Amino acid sequence: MKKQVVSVVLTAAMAAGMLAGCGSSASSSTSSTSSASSSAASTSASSAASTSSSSSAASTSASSEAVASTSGAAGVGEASGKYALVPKSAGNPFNEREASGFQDALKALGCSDDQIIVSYPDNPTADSQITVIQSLISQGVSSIAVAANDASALDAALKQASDAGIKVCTLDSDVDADYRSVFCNQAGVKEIAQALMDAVYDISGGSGEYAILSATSQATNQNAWIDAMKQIAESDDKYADLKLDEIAYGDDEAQKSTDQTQALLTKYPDLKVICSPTTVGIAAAAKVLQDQKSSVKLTGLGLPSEMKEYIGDDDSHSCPYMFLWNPIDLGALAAYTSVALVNGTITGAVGDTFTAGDLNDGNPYTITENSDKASEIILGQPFKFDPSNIEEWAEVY
Ligand code: RAM
Repeated sequence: MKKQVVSVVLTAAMAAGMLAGCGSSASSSTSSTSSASSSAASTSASSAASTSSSSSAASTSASSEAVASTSGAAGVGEASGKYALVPKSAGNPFNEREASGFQDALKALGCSDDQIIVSYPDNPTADSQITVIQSLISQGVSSIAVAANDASALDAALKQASDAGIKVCTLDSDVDADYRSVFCNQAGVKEIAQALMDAVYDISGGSGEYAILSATSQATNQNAWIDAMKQIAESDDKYADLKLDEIAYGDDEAQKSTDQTQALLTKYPDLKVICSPTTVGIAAAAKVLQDQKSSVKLTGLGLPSEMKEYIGDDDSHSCPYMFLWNPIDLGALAAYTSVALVNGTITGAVGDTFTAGDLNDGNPYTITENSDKASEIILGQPFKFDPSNIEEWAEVY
């Protein structure tokens, strides 16, 4: 990592420390979290090549001034509505980072606390989210941004929201395209799957058994990544000597993910690699493997702050490297998208463009079409975390 980049990262780390401090409410009920600081830092770890062994070019953009100066004039218009975020569940630090980005972007656009609602469902289930969505409809919010716990179980509740004039977008985990205007996607599904499949290949030495430790069996995002991994594995002989033993589900709960990791180790004595495409799963698996001094190695999608002690190239570390994107930026993108939808700046159709404050270095986002012909906004590329950069990024998110 270049010196200049390191200093930007450290500056961002300090700003993000402030963010973490004001955005870590884990309330399981509808809450408008007040912020001690009106600053909005946006950090981006999205510009590095996902599969490159060097993690250069981590870009960090934003200052409170830069974001604030875009208020009402950066392509999304004025934020005069009530904007709601429904993460996947309470108690997941990834979701809390997402929420802090959402809240701080709206504050930078001039929103007061009562215009910003973060409603955590109690569990990572569709039922919990339906309860929350119905409550938001009765509160008359202007928009709902939801990280869906199921691809289709929210359809009726989201239709009810749209029928009531509420703008709906998704982030992190999508629903059927008919029930939302646009999906704020952290990175392309294929890009994430390719990074994970290549990591399994590399870490296993190109052959042997691996297992996947996922979130819930219904999670749209994890299922999309896993399906794409399978397609990649089947479509290229390069992966022919790899055998997927099992897809286990830890339900984005630490204890269940720990238990599932133990079960995989018991069931598959020849297991070489576990790939966990969820921050909750990978953190639980990392601890099990490292505590047991297991020879099984780990990769997947993890929060640097939770994975710092497990990332390393030697036998005493369970995870050589992993990937993620910036959850704070993802939340911020959902906030700008919500305001743009409410103001009619965008409809969510393919080809719409808008600027989202300082995200994307202030350059416009263009809504694109994914392989299901549904509209999405891609935040960036998956970013690789390894021993060379984990310390810096652990301070950021
Ligand atoms: C977990 C959640 C989230 C996912 C990350 C990678 O925190 O399942 O949806 O995007 O992992």
